[in-house]
Amino acid sequence: MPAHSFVSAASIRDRFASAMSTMYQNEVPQYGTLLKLVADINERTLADNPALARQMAAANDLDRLSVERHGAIRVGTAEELGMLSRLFAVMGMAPVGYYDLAAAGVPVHSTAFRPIETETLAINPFRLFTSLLRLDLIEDDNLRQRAADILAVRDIFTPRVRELIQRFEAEGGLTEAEADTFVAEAIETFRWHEDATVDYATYEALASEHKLIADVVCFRGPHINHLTPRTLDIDAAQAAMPEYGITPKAVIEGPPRRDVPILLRQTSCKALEESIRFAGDTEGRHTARFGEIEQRGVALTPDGRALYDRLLTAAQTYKRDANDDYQAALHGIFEEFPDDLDTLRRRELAYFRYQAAGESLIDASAPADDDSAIEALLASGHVVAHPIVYEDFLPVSAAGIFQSNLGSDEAGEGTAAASQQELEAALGQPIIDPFALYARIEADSKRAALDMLMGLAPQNRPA
Ligand code: OOG
Ligand code: NI
Repeated sequence: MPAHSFVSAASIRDRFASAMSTMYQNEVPQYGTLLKLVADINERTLADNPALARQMAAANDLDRLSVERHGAIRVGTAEELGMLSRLFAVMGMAPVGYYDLAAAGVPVHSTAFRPIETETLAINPFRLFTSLLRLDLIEDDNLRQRAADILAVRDIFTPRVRELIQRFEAEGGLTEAEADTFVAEAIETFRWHEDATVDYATYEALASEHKLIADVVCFRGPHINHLTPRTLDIDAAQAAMPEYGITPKAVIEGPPRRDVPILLRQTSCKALEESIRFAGDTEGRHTARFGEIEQRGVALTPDGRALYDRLLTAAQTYKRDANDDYQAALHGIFEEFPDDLDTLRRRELAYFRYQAAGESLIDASAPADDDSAIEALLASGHVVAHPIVYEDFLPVSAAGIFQSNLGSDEAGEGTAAASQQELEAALGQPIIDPFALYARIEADSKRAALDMLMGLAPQNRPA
């Protein structure tokens, strides 16, 4: 079969994201309400702020907005994670970033599957925060073995999706019909099941170690536990939630409101208490699934991130019961963080994508190195610098999200060292360093802009 009849990975991802969204709206109607709220706020924000609309359109960041989501799942074994990593490869999603949550008292380590190239991120940047349970953190030997035994006998994938993954790997792509079947079969893995695979006593024993362990071990599969749309104004969204009949968590996680948004701000609403049928026909209750929204800003360099981490740490003692007070205090502490695009760029606190804004040539007195050439071209308006959207997650925020939705703030299970190598072995591939990824996108864009503007005049190219 010729390669041109294969469906692109981006298109399969787009269909998958849409199918997941439809499934989750049916499972959790409140998620549909959140989508409506975010769409309303985004429409209003763009209408009130034409400069933002222009900036996003110029950066090719506007089309993806209405389809933009992230989700989260948790799996129990290395084999499950290995197969997931092959499943996500069909959709052009690779593991980016390593998050060790044990330090925050959550017995998992995690990565995020997501697209990594600028062009394909612009189509649909769907990402899934994926956690692997660390059974080694269960202290009781018998219980640890029991959990491992339960996980060993479940299969979270349909036979057909396994076949299609193999087919993709052998042929290098999927046809139209195969892609549609793949999506329909793949979402089965993430569906909610109200019947547990274990009896109530086993559930209780696992939950008493940590609620998350019960959530991962006692069900047929890794149910999607939230899907998060991207808002352009999270303060407005937080304030509007009660009008839509939704109660938000007390404070917005992440950095404060700024002129130039950085990284990621998130808020969520409480998990549903759901009725579960346990083996032996006992009824019980479980909380896992919740609603979340987020606002994304510019990706920070290691220097910018270090400054962010330092300021956020300094804010750790602030009271977190009233959002307005907390945000005001946070705002004060973040005064130290430059809040205009030019300073963020010049001080190399954030990443930017450079784009030629015309085809003019630079004159013969071109500066000798690429960086001064770029500065000159920016000054003369021949190049524009777009802030690069942060596509990843924040471990502190993630821990807060986990915590608030397990309905507890359980302390750590122990601090046995987590290891990125171990997660990579389970994934069957290396985890991509997000900083390296943003740095490469920035460097490649500089080179492309210079080639475009100076390529026609080779005598003008710096040595
Ligand atoms: C994942 C929590 C992390 C986020 O937005 O930081 C997350 C989970 O609860 O499984 O989704
Ligand atoms: Ni989330």
